[in-house]
Amino acid sequence: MDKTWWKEAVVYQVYPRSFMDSDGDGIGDLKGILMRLDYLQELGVDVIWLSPVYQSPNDDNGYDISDYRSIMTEFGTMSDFDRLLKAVHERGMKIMMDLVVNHTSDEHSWFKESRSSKDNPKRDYYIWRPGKNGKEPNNWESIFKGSAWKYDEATDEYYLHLFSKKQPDLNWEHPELREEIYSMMKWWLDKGVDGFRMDVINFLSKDQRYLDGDVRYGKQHGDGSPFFMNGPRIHEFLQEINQRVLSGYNLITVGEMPGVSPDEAQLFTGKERGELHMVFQFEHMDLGGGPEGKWSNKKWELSDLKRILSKWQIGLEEDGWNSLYWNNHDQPRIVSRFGDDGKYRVESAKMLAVCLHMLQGTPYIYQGEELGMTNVCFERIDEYRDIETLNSYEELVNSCGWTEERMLEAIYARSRDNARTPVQWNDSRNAGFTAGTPWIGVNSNYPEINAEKAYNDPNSIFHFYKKLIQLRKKHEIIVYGRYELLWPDDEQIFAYTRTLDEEKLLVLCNFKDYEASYSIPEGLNTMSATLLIGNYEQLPIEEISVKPLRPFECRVYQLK
Ligand code: TEU
Repeated sequence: MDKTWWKEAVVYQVYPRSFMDSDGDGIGDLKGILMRLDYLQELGVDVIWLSPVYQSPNDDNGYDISDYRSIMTEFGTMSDFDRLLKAVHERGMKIMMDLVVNHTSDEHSWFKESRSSKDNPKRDYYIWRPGKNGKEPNNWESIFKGSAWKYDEATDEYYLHLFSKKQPDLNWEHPELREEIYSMMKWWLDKGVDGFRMDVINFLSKDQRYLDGDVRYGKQHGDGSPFFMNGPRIHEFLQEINQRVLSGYNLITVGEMPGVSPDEAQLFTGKERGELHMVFQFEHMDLGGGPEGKWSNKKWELSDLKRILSKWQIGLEEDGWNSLYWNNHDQPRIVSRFGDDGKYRVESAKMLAVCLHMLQGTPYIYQGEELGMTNVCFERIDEYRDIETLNSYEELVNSCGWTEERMLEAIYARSRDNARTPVQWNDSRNAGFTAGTPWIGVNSNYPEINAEKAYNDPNSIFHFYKKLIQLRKKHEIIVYGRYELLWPDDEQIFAYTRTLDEEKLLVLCNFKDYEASYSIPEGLNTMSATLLIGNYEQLPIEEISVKPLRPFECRVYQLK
């Protein structure tokens, strides 16, 4: 297998709005990130992925960009950015920018021009269609609820917005629009940034027929995803991006791709394909989905998770590469979701870290994950800020008859705001995040869960992550070893091996809050096993297959 630095790297995602506020306006900023670089260096991460820092009216917290070449006023200035980039490089780390080019803000100058008249030269930078019998051009639903089309009086046509109505979709069929994007990307790369995380990049190519999608029972709108996910020209566009821009630099690239399968991912990431390094797939995050999408929050079994992750491990084993993540700014906190955020918070957070970081792929850590930060339960809906949460509340409670109680339960489990409460730095007011009033409430558990406390406790989740990262740097097998699942049907233990030449790792993770017995499979020689990492005190080696795994216990053995 080819060896490259981005396979060996660990990426840390910063959501700047919630990371660290330097000036007391309640909103995290670039100077705040600068203040915490020592912390990130201590943790040992190689790459910092910055969620969007560009100028934006913040309808979707920066994922609605109004100017790609300037910095969001609340986050600082371009010279703050240049200083940050320099400081990151001086510490031997890299910066990966978020690239949001499926859509812009409706406040982008391109859109202002585009909407001004049908014969404006930028009209076709966006997707405009006449109405059909006085209604929307088709029945597609927006990912943030309601129709995906918005009527615009000025020219008596509708524009497409797969996300909020303030996020009009760009028309990638238009060659000049593509040129604009490439020159913007080069502009950032020439500044010295080290890569891109590409937002919903498999949505760029829309099926030009704009056919209606299927309407599921009880739904008002249709599902347009078969017509915009992995659309007809997507590989052509990505290859063009690669040839025109990416191939000239030494970068790390990851494409965010809802609805992607391992077979498709192989096409996006295969070595000879000239597209991307890796993708963010969603299958493991979509567990528990139902008729109301993630809000259904249905039960699922550990074997489902193992089946999905194993399919991805095997699917990209020969060609292509996996990204590994439990968390990001769109997902609830993993310790609350797949672990136990009460009695076994520390044990389960460590177990989840081992389970993910020992897989084959490039691991991503989301801010606060290394502290075991948990979901939040705000009492009232008006304490939530996320547009997806608020729009879904509006629709499900006000139009679909959900009780407020039922909806709040779903929000506690799945809202994106679970990940967006401020990072808990210490036990002072507002968890040390801001001297002012934070833009979203701080989780009330900050006196217990915070970075300062974790730093001073050698047994903390923070130090455990640090150790995991160090192990990755020391043992090639963690990066390159072949994956094999053990006991696929066991509903309590997620166990697998990794193999590189003569070397083997055995990874055992108990996902439940009670003991789990197991027996070491024949053919695995545990006689001279050494424990690389575990989250309980070590057992004598003779006992490794005799003693059951304790609640949420994980152990990684190196076998010869
Ligand atoms: O997310 C894409 C996406 O599909 C998510 O909206 C996802 O479906 C949802 O969050 C699950 O709850 C990206 C960004 O990561 C997200 O923050 C943006 O809101 C979105 O694109 C639009 O840019």
